[in-house]
Amino acid sequence: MDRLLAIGDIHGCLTSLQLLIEKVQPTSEDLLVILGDVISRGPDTKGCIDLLIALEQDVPMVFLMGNHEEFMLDAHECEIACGSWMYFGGEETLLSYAPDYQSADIQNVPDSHWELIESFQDYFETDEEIFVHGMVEPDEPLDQQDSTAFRWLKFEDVQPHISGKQVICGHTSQKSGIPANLKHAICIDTNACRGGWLTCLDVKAEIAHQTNEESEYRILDMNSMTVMGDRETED
Ligand SMILES: [Mn+2]
Repeated sequence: MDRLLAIGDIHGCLTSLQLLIEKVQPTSEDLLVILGDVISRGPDTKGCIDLLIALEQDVPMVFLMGNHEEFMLDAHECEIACGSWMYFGGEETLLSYAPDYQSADIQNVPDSHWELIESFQDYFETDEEIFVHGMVEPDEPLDQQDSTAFRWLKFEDVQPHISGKQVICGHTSQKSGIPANLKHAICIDTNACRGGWLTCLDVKAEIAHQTNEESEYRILDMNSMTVMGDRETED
């Protein structure tokens, strides 16, 4: 493996995602972990899923389940759940699938997208890292935990996991736009589509690539947590 890469909560921010992929240029030698919450909030969930499906043809990828994907899958199962999902991002998500951008209808989501979302995993481990959407309980092995925590637990008072592995997660939005780096745990949900940034962490290089909906790009040094060089704006 060349690079171990992780992208935080995308939330339908296609402009940010396209630019991030263009800048990071993941290859067949890399491993790219998508930390979940690909959907909801932003303008183009459908475009984001299409892009990731295309990318997966060339790049080894792992997809993790976010709490928003859990909402979406529940909505698919049951008409009533679909109603409450509308208040938590379902409407923006489904409008991105509507041919006229008018009618939020779950029937417009194609099978290929359901198949991808249904395949999302609870967590992913390497020898040194744990990747998860929400958080993990610090004192329990992963295979003994209630999977709800993996999608819902917040990045608050985070203790090292008993495995000694570094935990890399999304879910708890960092309003500053800068990842939270405790060394034993890093949160890279940097508030995309709400005036923040979309982050791709290059784990071994200890840098983070960031883009936003204004098509800005910057690189953070994960040791000093400062921006390296000048910010670029794409025309
Ligand atoms: Mn999220």
